[in-house]
Amino acid sequence: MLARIMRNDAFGWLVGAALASSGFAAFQAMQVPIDVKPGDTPTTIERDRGGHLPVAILSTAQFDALTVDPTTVRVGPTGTEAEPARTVQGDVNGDDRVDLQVLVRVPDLQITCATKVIKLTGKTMSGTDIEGSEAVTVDGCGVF
Ligand SMILES: [Ca+2]
Repeated sequence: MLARIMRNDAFGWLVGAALASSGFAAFQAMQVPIDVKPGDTPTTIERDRGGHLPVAILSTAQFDALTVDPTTVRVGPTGTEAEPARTVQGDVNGDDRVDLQVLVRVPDLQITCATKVIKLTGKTMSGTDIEGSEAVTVDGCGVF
């Protein structure tokens, strides 16, 4: 009986810790504006085409995109799929704030016809979690 109680307690503690850590992570992530394929509105991704997809992390008055550590950035339907092949600094939206543009290989994104959003996750140099997302249309999947 005692062993059973202890096991239940341990299980409860593990579940509680898992819930607490996932809730904490979601709460911690700073929402940042991103622009998938800057200049393309609405954003259409040709999933069967190779090459690179540019995704800009936009700087704001409160957030400097250049503080993002590019090695931590992941991009895809759940924000975990593709690593940047390279990064480019530049003002992509003409607001005089320098933005960070990451280029990811399209096949790495694992886009399907069900994909409706591209997410980006990462960390700043000081360890703050960031995330951003943008709605996208996947080309080559027929018209629904
Ligand atoms: Ca800018």
